[in-house]
Amino acid sequence: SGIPQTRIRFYDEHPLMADFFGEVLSGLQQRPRCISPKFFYDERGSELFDAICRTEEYYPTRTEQQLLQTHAAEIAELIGEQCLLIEPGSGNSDKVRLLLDQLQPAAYLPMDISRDFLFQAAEQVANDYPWLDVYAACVDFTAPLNLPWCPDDGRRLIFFPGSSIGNFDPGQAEVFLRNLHNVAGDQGSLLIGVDMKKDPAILNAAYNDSEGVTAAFNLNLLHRIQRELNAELDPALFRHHAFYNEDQGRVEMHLISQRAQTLKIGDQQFHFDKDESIHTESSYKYTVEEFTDLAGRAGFTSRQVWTDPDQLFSLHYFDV
Ligand code: AVJ
Repeated sequence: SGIPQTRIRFYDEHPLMADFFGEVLSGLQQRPRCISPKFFYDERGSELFDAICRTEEYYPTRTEQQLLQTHAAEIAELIGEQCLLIEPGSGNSDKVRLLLDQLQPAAYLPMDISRDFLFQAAEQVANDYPWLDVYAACVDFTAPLNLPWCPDDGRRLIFFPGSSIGNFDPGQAEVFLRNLHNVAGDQGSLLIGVDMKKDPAILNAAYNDSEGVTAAFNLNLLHRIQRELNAELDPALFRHHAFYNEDQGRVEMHLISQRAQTLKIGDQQFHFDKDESIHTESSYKYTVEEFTDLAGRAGFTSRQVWTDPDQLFSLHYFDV
């Protein structure tokens, strides 16, 4: 009864602000111009991403949730003993809820770059699962992970759902998976969700939802630059562009300048031609075999792969 207690431990690596300015400037100087998708996730961006997950066209979230729900008991059996459940890029922590009752982990360690969003999500998990220890960490998981806040007893299960791995190009993905392999330790495992190659029409629709939520998510990056970096720019002079690049096996998202214009950030100016783009995200898609091979190169051994009947999405379980 009474006031709910804060039961989480919160570790803050203070990622970001310094990097945001520097990375935006250097990305805009490159050709093609680019900005890392990790900068989508301010508070508003995290909310918009959740809204994307609820759109009709964005099948990955729904499909993966179904896979997790259906196979939770089997996943628990594969792990076999009580584990530390580590989730890089945990966002709203919705998906882990599908595993907690079956897994009964000793502790849950969500990490995310979006500080307040992470804090609220971690508190809600702690309130809903009073038996669970929660160690939340605000970090940029694309930087090398060492987890100083992490208890070091117990088998580690790294949970990396949502096809977040798709944001890395395959070379970076291998480096990142090797990093996870180190974090997993001697007895560790990896449960990872990977979006699959499929009919481009399905992919194109998923990143161009009819309500315009994905467009708002992409354009929010410009609002953020305008606000946080005091930039002189008008987000309305850019438009969202997303398409499946079949040669590269990835969906690309861009912000396209609707006309010739000059942006000012700090003392720098950036001239854009009409139709010039900023590449803001790549989302790589993998066949089961391609992904098993990639994880294998990073040291993981495939134990199980689950897919939905339409072969939209895959859930892989690896041991170290
Ligand atoms: C969070 C990287 C998996 O690539 O599908 C959704 C992000 N971008 N719609 C994805 C995203 C546009 C998402 N990931």
